[in-house]
Amino acid sequence: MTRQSSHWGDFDAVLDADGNLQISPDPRDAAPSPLLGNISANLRQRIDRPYARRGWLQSVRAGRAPGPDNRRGKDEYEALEWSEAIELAANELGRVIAQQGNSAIYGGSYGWGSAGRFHHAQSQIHRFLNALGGYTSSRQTYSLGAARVLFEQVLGDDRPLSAPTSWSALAGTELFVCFGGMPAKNAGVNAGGITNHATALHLREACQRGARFVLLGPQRDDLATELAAQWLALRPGTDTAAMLAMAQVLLEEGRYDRAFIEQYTHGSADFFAYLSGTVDGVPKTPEWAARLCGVGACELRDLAREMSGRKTLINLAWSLQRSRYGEQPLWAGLALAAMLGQIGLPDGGFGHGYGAVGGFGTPRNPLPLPTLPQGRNPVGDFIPVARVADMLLDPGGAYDYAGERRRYPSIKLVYWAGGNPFHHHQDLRRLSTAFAQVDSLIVHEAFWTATARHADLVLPCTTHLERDDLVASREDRRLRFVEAVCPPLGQSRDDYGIFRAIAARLGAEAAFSQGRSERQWLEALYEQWRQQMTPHAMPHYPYFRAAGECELPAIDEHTVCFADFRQDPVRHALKTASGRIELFSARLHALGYPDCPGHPAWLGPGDEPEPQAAAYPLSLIANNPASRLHSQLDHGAFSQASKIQGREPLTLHPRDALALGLEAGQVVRVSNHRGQVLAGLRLSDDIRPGCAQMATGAWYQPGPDGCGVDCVHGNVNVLTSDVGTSRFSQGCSGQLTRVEVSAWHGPVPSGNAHGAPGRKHS
Ligand code: PGD
Repeated sequence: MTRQSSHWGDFDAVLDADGNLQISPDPRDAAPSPLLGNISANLRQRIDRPYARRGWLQSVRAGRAPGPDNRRGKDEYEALEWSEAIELAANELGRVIAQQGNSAIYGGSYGWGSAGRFHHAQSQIHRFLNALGGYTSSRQTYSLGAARVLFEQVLGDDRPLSAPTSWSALAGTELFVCFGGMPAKNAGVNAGGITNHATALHLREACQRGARFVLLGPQRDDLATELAAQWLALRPGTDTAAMLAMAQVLLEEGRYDRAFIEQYTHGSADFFAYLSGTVDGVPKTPEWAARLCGVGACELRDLAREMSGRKTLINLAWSLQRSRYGEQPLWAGLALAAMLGQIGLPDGGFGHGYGAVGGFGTPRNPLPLPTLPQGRNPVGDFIPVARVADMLLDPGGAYDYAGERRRYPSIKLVYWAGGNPFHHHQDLRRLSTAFAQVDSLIVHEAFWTATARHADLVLPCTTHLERDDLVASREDRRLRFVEAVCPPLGQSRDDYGIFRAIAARLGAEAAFSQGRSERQWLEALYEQWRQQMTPHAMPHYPYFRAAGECELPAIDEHTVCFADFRQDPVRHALKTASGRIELFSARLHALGYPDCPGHPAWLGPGDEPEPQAAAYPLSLIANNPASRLHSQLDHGAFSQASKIQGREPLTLHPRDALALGLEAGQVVRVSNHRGQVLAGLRLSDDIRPGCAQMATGAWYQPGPDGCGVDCVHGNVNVLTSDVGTSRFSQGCSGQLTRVEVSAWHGPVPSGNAHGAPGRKHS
């Protein structure tokens, strides 16, 4: 039996004589994640050996430089020996660097990969490309693109994300006001690993001691039923209007904390003028908001009054900022919390992400963790991560980011390891066109994801089950040594081994590997870390390895976000222009962006602009799935059990289904001006009428020629919009769009979403 780890929990694993993987969760985990039910799929449907796309291979074997090619995603693949695959990768990297320079390589390579400190695909690829002289990189994440950029501007840093008030300091909260809920599915995972799933227990304890929960959002099941929350079923993307209206009630009724606003915030006069309508003639009353949000004005007014009299935590789900104008709900929620005056105190204030990932609310370990150094990237070019298709489609084009005017570099080679852009990016037709522009796409993958199926060179990598590693996330209290359950499957190699071999062909082996094997790296990373930890006495490597884990030094488990600022706003002034929380930003105002003005504002629902908004009757929520992590292990048993007729489920309210003449369990077509996907229909009265919900992560599988369906398996990102949250943050806005849903009358195409693409038989 060996101890293993994943983003969704630790487990013991045994591979029996028949090759079946037996899994048992770590008994110390209070509530193990059901996603462990997908783990054994790591051993199935693997890429067995290196492959090259036929059209690309023909060019390079004939000695021609490859170029843009719209056969990516449709072409056949040819098996390669590793020696040739390494040579081809090295030659192409060498050619692009020599002819175009290192900035012509895009190595942003976004993605969650798998848990592990050394076999961390992003660290590996960045270290490798830095050893070759650098690459065009990416900034921010698909998770929090708008949040971090906005927080830097109006709070001076991202402390609501990096140092939130701990659960232990919320033990006296009386009222949890949850915009977008705190869904158990999201709290089940944590980037880098999680030893204990405690979020549901914290919420249950709060409920048992009498705290009240209010959920504002279109889906009732975004909060556990046992919390007996009051559900205000907002229209998707209208949270800002509800927040502004509650702020207006506090202002009009004199219920806001004037002393807090005066001492700790900047720009309240501009914000209050907007609330009361002196700027635009529209007072942001509950009646005004009710028409936009579809909830009662009385409920909003009552909630505002209740919040002003109780210890209240306002929590915003991360999904709120993952749509057009995603900065606004964040800023409006922060302003509302500031008016309540509880920021910097225990039991209340502002939160952005309780329930978004499992570790949120557990204080981060401030001490270092063993970390693979990534080296230095001398190339200054970068993009905000979600603008990858814009960059590939518009080399040299101008764009704005964080208040600066920049230009997209011209990319010839894209290298990806540890992510799946055909899962995480929006408007997949457009992404396909974007990937057709480059000369070469090199991908390390264990599975035939759509990203691998678009690659020119597919290099098969191991999964975490085939590797030893060191594991701990920032919120963990133990560093673990995990052991491979089995040797590498097929001809797969660790990312490290692949990069090392290519680096050797390019004369960069010493810079990349420092001559160390994987085992030597694990020991070196651990020992370097152990020395950094002095005076804490951590065990020497052989003892740590034999024990399988070591406890990390104890830290203060009781933290209150902004406590220092509240205690002394001069000494602990924020790093904003004013030193305070900015309710008005002179810089944003001066930038003059209509989609991110100088104070929190209602700019629209953020799903689709007219005329599309009017053309498609249903508001679609494209959120993170409950049955897998993102797109990982979609072929696993737990994920497969959620499918309907082999498609990703689409949820509608029974009333909408009745009006459309649809029944639960049937295959439906979900479409808008970007494309069409098939889905299996599920009905629930936990969703607001007029809305549809479809999770991300079903693997992209284009329909047979002529059937007109972009994805027969139900990849919702065919339908979502590839536009930045605003000119300021340029975050991912994939959460909301609009669609129509109709019965699918054609034959239901059989699926090969998880299998190998066509191969050339020589
Ligand atoms: P994953 O499915 O986790 O998705 O996007 P992300 O690309 O991270 O992809 C990880 C890939 O890495 C998998 O294919 C897996 O096989 C591979 N992999 C795992 N381990 C290794 C390894 O060791 N080496 C290599 N080479 N590969 C490995 C997630 C992204 O999607 C995120 S974080 C968010 S929050 C966004 N959410 C939404 C959303 O809410 N709505 C929409 N519409 N779209 C979204 N996209 C974003």
